[in-house]
Amino acid sequence: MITRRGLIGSLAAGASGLLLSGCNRINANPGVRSLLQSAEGLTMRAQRLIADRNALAPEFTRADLSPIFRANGTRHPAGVEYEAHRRVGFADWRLVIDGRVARPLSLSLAQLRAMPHRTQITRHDCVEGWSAIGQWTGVPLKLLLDHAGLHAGARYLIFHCADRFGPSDYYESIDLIDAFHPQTILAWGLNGRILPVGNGAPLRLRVERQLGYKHAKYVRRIEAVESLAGHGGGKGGSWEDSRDYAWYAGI
Ligand SMILES: Nc1nc2c(c(=O)[nH]1)N[C@H]1C(S)=C(S)[C@@H](COP(=O)(O)O)O[C@H]1N2
Ligand SMILES: [Mo]
Repeated sequence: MITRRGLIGSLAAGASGLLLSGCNRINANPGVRSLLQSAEGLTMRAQRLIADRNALAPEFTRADLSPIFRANGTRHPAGVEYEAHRRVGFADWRLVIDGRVARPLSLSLAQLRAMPHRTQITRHDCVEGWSAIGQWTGVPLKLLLDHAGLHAGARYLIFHCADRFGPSDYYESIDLIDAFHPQTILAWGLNGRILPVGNGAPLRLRVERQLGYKHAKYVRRIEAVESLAGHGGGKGGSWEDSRDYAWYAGI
């Protein structure tokens, strides 16, 4: 009897056998060999790029902290809904993680603060020409993604915010290299205090290898998606859609 597995197994063996003999023949051809070598060079460059993207952003000491961490863009989301949350110290705020995940999550601030956290002192660079050094405390995004379980098709995370940008909600997105970077956190604390409204209370993204506008404030939902097309204006963020800012703003 031929089982399905047996059939697939023998097909796979046949295919790899073909590949092997094909490889030997190709390697003998000098033109193809140099092409393969340049492809190998490409792979090495790609690997180096990924290694660079996993490198840590510089961290500083408390002595380096900026006296005040400027608030930029939205300083206080408009609307009664946010105001109602703010009035009770965001006790009912929920962070939703959904989209291409195995286990959608809805987490309270209390739950998030009870999770392991990371504290880091980093420099924030805004394209408008200012920088500030602040100490951020929050949950590593990786821990949340491990709980939610990303589907194989997930390639980006979209951060939906509670404030407006023109006619739509502010949003931003990152890829999974930044999502799993050890310094990427959802911060609920700044300079040893609860995160102020001006800087994104109750939750804001810190994605330390990128410029300021990628650091979404007032985060209420993280959606795992396959593609950025069909979300917002399709370019992955409010600034990207309306001002032509680069989607990848690595520093
Ligand atoms: N939701 C939301 N996130 C946002 C913004 C905003 O207006 N709304 N501004 C961005 C910009 S341009 C910068 S420089 C930083 C500013 O963060 P800060 O207010 O803590 O300085 O937040 C970014 N994230
Ligand atoms: Mo900015």
